[in-house]
Amino acid sequence: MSLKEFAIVDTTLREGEQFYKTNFSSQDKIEIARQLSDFGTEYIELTSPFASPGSRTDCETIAKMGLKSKIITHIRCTKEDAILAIDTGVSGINFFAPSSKHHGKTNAGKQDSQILEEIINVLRFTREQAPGIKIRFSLEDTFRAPVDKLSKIYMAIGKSGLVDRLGITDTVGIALPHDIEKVVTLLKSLGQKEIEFHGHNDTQSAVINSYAALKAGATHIDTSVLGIGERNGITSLAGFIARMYSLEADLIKAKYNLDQFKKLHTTVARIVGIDIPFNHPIVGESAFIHKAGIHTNAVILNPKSYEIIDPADFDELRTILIAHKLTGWNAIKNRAEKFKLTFEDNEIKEIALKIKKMADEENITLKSVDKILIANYEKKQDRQMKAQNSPKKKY
Ligand code: HCA
Ligand code: CU
Repeated sequence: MSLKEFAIVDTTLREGEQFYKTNFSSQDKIEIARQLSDFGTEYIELTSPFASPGSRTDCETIAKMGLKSKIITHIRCTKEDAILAIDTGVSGINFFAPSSKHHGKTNAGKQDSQILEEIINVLRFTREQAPGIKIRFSLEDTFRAPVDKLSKIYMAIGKSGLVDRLGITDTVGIALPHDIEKVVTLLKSLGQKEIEFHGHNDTQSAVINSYAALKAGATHIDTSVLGIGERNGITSLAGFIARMYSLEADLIKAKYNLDQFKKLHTTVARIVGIDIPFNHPIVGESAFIHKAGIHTNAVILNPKSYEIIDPADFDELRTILIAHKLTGWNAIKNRAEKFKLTFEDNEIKEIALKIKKMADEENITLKSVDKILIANYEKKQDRQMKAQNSPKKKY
């Protein structure tokens, strides 16, 4: 499929609630939901109303906020949960059910056909109770389930016509891109149009796996801000946006309000009580810092030489570091020009060498670089003055 038709299902307010440090208050959830919607994620997934009385009222409140994002909730495949979910007023329900042998307890002793019948009963019941609601069904831990079981269940559910979307889930972060491609292809062969991928990040593969899902034909990708979730979380929103921007920058700029990106991340980090990791895509402190002379010299002339993301698109600033031993003379020259201090190239090269030598001995700062530049400029002016005032030689 074309990579252009995809939607983000942000689950910071569901999967992200399962992050060990998270304890969202109702106010926190409202603030995050508003900022996700301002940024433009197409869906916001909320914790099941069954989880706690507060979770239930939060679902009701957020469903009523009139946000641009569609509000959905994530529930077990039971009538009890479905009734509660419908009553909250959400526009969609993400059902999930256990699949692999590792999740056998719930289904212990049951035949696949019995499990399937129970699932279909709940989906039919939900459809009858709320004909307009969007229904997604996912098997948890899809990639450790036997393929014949997957095909049987997904085929029957797809054929039932009761769901709008099927989901696949890399619950433990074990899948490789080609595993995902296989399962997405299987679902597509069943005639399924909307396919959602939810991938955990235990092997740092969540972003590339999400891309593989899209490339194979998936349409919906689950993310969370900063990737927060169970264990070390899922596809991070920033990782996924960076991945997609590198391929389709204009599309990403048109689809989302990128100027809201940093604010959203800062808010979630503050509320959860963590720092944004320094190396997080786009919003991490080091994302747009250039250091080595070869890099800085090139970036000054053409930022694209070492950047695939334009920081300005995200209201971020590029930083060129010059106070260190790897500094480059062009970057030093650029700094001097900021203060209108003009030097010949050979002079700047000498100054750059001085800075490198100093940095070999001690930690230097931008202030010390500026001092060196100013001192050298003054010396140069002195020399020029003296040269002008000295009596001309007689011949
Ligand atoms: C879990 C469930 C889930 C469900 C994902 C989904 C997973 O917390 O164990 O329904 O899309 O990773 O399997 O988050
Ligand atoms: Cu999950």
